[in-house]
Amino acid sequence: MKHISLALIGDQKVGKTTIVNLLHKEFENQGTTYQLSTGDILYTIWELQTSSFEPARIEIFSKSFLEASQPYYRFVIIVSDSSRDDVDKIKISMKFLRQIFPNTRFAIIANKQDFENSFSSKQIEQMIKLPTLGLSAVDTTHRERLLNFIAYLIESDTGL
Ligand SMILES: Nc1nc2c(ncn2[C@@H]2O[C@H](COP(=O)(O)OP(=O)(O)OP(=O)(O)O)[C@@H](O)[C@H]2O)c(=O)[nH]1
Ligand SMILES: [Mg+2]
Repeated sequence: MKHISLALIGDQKVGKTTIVNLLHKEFENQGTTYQLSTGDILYTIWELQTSSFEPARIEIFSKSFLEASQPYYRFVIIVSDSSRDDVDKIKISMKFLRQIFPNTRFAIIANKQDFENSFSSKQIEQMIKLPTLGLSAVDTTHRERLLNFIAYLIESDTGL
């Protein structure tokens, strides 16, 4: 069985839990992780609680995530609120994140697209150079595009 692991990280209040809840119907809560198996693939989703850019905190998280996942079958999805400050912070954190998550594929969710002044997914993709999904996680009609994005990441070789 192939095991795909997805970690949602990102600063406080950017919408990580809302995104997990948007997927909730299919993913079953296992305590701190959510799981779904379809055919011969097991998916596990992890959410890093609260500010992901504190080095001490994220290193504890990355250790357990790396232990429980397979190289190249794991994804770190960085959730942003699409504000300038947050996108800048992600940009400067990328080098560190790549170090502590080796052999991991990265992507961005540009959340809170319904906010005025939010950067578009295109802008963020150009700034951080990672596959980026624009989302408004409070909009339940966005569930399908979230699932499609995850499927696209898994099927392609982006984010390495
Ligand atoms: N308008 C709008 N509000 C959102 C969106 N996504 C999340 N929110 C709201 O933002 C707040 C924070 O969302 P959470 O999902 O709790 O954020 P989080 O990243 O899990 O926060 P922590 O776990 O505390 O770090 C909640 O009030 C959500 O309803 C969005 O796309 N648009
Ligand atoms: Mg949360």
